Amino acid sequence: MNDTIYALATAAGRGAVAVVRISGPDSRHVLEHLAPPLSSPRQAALRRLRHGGEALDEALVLWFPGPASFTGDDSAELHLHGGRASVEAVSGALDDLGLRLAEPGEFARRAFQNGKLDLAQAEAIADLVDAETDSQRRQALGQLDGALSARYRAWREQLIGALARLEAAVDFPDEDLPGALHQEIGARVASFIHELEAALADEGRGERVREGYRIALVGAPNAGKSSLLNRLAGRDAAIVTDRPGTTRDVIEVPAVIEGFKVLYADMAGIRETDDEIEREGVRRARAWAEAADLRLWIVDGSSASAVFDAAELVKAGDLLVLNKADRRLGAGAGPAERSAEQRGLAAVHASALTETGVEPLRAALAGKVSSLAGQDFPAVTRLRHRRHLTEACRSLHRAHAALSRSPELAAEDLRQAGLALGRIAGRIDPEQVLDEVFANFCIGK
Ligand SMILES: Nc1nc2c(ncn2[C@@H]2O[C@H](COP(=O)(O)OP(=O)(O)OP(=O)(O)O)[C@@H](O)[C@H]2O)c(=O)[nH]1
Ligand SMILES: [Mg+2]
Repeated sequence: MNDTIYALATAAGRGAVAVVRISGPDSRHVLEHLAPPLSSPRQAALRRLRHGGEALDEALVLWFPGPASFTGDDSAELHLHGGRASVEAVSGALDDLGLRLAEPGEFARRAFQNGKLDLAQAEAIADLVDAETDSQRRQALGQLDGALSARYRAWREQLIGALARLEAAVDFPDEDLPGALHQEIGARVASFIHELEAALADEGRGERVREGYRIALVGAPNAGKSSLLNRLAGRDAAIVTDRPGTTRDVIEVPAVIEGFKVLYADMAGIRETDDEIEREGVRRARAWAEAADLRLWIVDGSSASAVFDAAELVKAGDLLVLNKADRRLGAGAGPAERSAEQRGLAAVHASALTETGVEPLRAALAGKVSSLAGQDFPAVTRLRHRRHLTEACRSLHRAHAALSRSPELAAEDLRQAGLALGRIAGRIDPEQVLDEVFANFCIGK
């Protein structure tokens, strides 16, 4: 049996209203004690809260008898005046009444345990609370509506269908698996593997929407990376000097383009150097650039030898920026542009100094980011889903291979795949996995 918990559900600090949430078997008793008489279920009532012979605050009080509450247990909300003292006085009274301050995510966890939400939906609530951009909000809301869970449910049903066919065959051990059935199940599993692998090969777009699309500004020293970062970010985030090798650390600046969260990173110019500190900077720059979703290759277009370096890090779809377009084009610009084109990069001419070309560059980035995000709902929005999906794929591959040798083993592998898919919506995970999921929530959720 759950104990009764409470938490401030609104942000801490002074505000117009502060909402204290209560959930658990004592909720009704608490309301009857603090704010009698008990109001009708789910109807706001204005009450003077009293405890220990003292008036604490005047509040709107809501009573949500279970199971028709967010957590599924008896619950209540107190909408207090949003001053620290009111919140403290009421919290003190709740402590006196034996209530416990909730752990982060404990309300959502109870909702999950009472079958009000599946795990993917609980995660969606956390994402919705954290959402800073439109795309994050839309994705989280879709997941809360069950878009993700529905997809996994459909996959599990497909799998259970194949498993049922196979088990029926295994139940007749004297006979070999008939050729036609073997073929049919094999084809089903193969097409299923194909579908899951396609969902996994989505370049992490669901995760990118949540965490931000990472854009690295890469290039030789003095090409104007830091100047361009400052333009793109709209503030003086990085130091600019005419000395090559100015930037050493990776400077990450979050921004929003067309409703998508992005993370720009300015970094050390890539070159060979004897300076120990700069060398570490170059190492970090390479690592960040390699893991980025997109690299902007910044080249000084006015230079006589505009090299376009670090070729091993270039990926098709990156962008070449010929910077310093306010100056005359140097002899190196043409070759740099041609070499970029060969590698499948589009080129943009820009000047971080006069800001010409910066707006078209931003538009090009918006196009890249929104095309990555895609139209349909992603199958994976966080690493946890990716892990289970990968695990399911592995089991399916094993099942496919075992099908002709041992239908029993194949059936066991199909069952494992089903378990892995089931873990995404939850219900069968050990407590410590749940601890990990809910620890990232804020208190009061
Ligand atoms: N004329 C002109 N000068 C620029 C432009 N962009 C940058 N510069 C100048 O080029 C020099 C180097 O600029 P930074 O932005 O520090 O270059 P960086 O690529 O960050 O250099 P490192 O940090 O050393 O790798 C500075 O003197 C800038 O003022 C531009 O578009 N036009
Ligand atoms: Mg710099």
